[in-house]
Amino acid sequence: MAQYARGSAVAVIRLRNPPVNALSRAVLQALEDGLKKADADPSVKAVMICGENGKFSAGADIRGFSAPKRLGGALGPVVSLIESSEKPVVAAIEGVALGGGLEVALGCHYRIAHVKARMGLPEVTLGLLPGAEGTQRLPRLIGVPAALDMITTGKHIPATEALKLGLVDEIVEENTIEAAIRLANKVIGQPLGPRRLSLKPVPKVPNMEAFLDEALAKVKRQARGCLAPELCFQAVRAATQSPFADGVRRERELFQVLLSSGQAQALQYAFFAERAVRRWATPGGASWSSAAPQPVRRAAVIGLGTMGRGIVTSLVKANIPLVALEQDLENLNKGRKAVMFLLEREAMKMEGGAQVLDFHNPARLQFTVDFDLLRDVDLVIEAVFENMALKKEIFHKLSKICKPGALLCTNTSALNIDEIASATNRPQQVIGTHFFSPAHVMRLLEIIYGRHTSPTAIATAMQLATALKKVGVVVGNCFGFVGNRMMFPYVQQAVFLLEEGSRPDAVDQALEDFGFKIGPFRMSDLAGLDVGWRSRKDQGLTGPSLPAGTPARQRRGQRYSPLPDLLCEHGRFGQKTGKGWYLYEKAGGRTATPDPWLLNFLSQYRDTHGIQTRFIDQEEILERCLFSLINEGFAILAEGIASGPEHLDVIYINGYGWPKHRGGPMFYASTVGLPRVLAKLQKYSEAHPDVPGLQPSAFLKKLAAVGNPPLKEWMSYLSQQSSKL
Ligand code: TC6
Repeated sequence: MAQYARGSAVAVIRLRNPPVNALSRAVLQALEDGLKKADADPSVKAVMICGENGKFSAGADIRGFSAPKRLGGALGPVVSLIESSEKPVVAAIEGVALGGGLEVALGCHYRIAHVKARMGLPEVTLGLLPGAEGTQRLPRLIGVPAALDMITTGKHIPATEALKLGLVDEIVEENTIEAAIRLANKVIGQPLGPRRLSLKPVPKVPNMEAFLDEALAKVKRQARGCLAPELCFQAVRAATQSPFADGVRRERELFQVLLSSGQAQALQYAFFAERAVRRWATPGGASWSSAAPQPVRRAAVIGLGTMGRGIVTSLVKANIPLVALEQDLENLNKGRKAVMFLLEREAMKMEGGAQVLDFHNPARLQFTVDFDLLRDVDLVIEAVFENMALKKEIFHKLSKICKPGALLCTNTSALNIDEIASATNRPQQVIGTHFFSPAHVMRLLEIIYGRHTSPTAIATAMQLATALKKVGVVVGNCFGFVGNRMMFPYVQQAVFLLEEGSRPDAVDQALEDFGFKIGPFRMSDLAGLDVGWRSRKDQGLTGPSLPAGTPARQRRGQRYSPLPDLLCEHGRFGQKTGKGWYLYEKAGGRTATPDPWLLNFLSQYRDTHGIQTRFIDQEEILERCLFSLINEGFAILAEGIASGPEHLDVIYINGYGWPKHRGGPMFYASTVGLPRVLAKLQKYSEAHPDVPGLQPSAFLKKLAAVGNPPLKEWMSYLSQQSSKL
């Protein structure tokens, strides 16, 4: 709602809809009523609009976009009504003014903001555009380049930057409401014409057309198949070409296109999914609502390889004092140098820089080879390489040295948490924290509970994720957990497609066109083929422990491709050796070009194994890679490894480059339709009966059989008995 109150000559309209004063239909109605009341009251000389509880407004109520009576067109007329008021209207911006919230403020004649407020038009991140005339008013206020930047990226800007851009008239450090009322009193009687943004011309940019062409090229490059950025651009371009009213008409048309696009639905689903996963639960009954985290005042990181360095950087940025430990001085010095380099670079991006991060202060970041310094830390993150024996040795040592309450985390991408925990005297405090590389950049933190992990440990790891500005997703313990377990069949299919006739660049291209940031072969070259090779050797799938006489393309009765192993045997580890699935300009190079050697090698391989080369189209590439990944997702849900499809989607969007505008793999499956996914899997599995990843999971079959229910109902079809714990 919006609350109307009149004190002296200034009427106050307070937007009120906890927790973020989202603009629902009811709020808009009350805002409109308040404006009309103020207009009709001769004793009111000015109006001030603010938000309840120190937040102006986070914009239109996102749930309203899918409501039967859609919110879409309701806000623009209210913003116009504000602007056309004959009495000055002042916006008092505290907390956030986002999306429709900022558009309301743009309708006001004056804007005053608290120094800590943030503003932005993030509609583009929800697959929309600022459809309440924001694409027409903002360029008139702050110019086309700055407006385009805000509208096409959706970034939130701090009040200080808003002041520099001219988005707000004033910023204050104390009481914003009082300052706004003072301003409102001061401007009573002043002409409003110059303050109405719709009447202002769009400021000229020298050579506007060339500027816009360049801007469009940039937007397209970054959009990767997402519609909204380009339509945002078109709406702003309309502001440069047409009078205000025509620009608004164009904005409305474009808004409707986006509103009815599947992309907007996917992105809005992703917004709520990210919030839903904070409310974690385990099949054992532990949950966010009853578990309390323990404080982490000091932490430790063991191992300063690629992952450890990123994790240390992340902790320093989160202001958590820590000890960084390596096994010997040589590795410590190497690690320290690399961490300092990362931190210097991060500091350069921040206001206040190195001083704020304070990483030269040993009380905040201490490097050591001495395990004894871990005695008083509250949390340890072990990040040594993926070797069970080594990890167990370290955990055994930790359980002897660390104080009784300390949480012991292992950064692993696949290993069994219970086995690691068995090396300690406190398995309830052992938990998996799977970071993604580079760990100071990637948002995902997969949090894996073992059989004995306590709810407090899970809550503490989730709190750590929040402190590190990451999305924590709680999952159960199985080989590869959720992310990598779903990735295995996907990568497997990609390699099988090469065996059957495709090429790395064709497979990568199909998946990149779908929207992945990087295809599986480019990814594998980047990560290093040797990583998987080592793991397969440990599993006895290749290398010296493979029993003599094992067929080249079969393991444990299933189809197996030795191609990645063969590449490694040829010293092709990917970017680091200058060749892998592609050729690079040099060792460590990043520009991938198709390698004639590899294509020749593939053709010889097919001859050796009597494989008939066939043309494989894009549709088959996508279906086999994506549907096998999704199929594994259904198996994961059925086993109770994750408590809902949102978890899988949040993991894939934030850790595996899944295109957000497609909502994540499980959401995507729901848009394709489960009967279709099932039928395709059945077809491919008949053609490849020795590939278990293509055999449809029982849960997928069940959901298809009960009539393809909406994603939010899926979990209700799982019987309790099927959960793992
Ligand atoms: C628009 O305005 C379009 C206009 C065009 C013409 C019509 N609606 O993120 P938090 C909920 S589009 C509904 O956990 P924070 C959120 O789901 C909109 N609900 O808190 C959560 O609910 P839960 C453009 C919303 O402090 C709770 O509020 N605006 C909305 O970490 C708390 O949120 C945006 O894109 C909403 N608009 O961050 C802004 N916003 O507790 C979207 C939040 O039941 N919002 N909720 O899970 C944000 O970016 C952040 O929520 C935040 C607060 C920065 C405002």
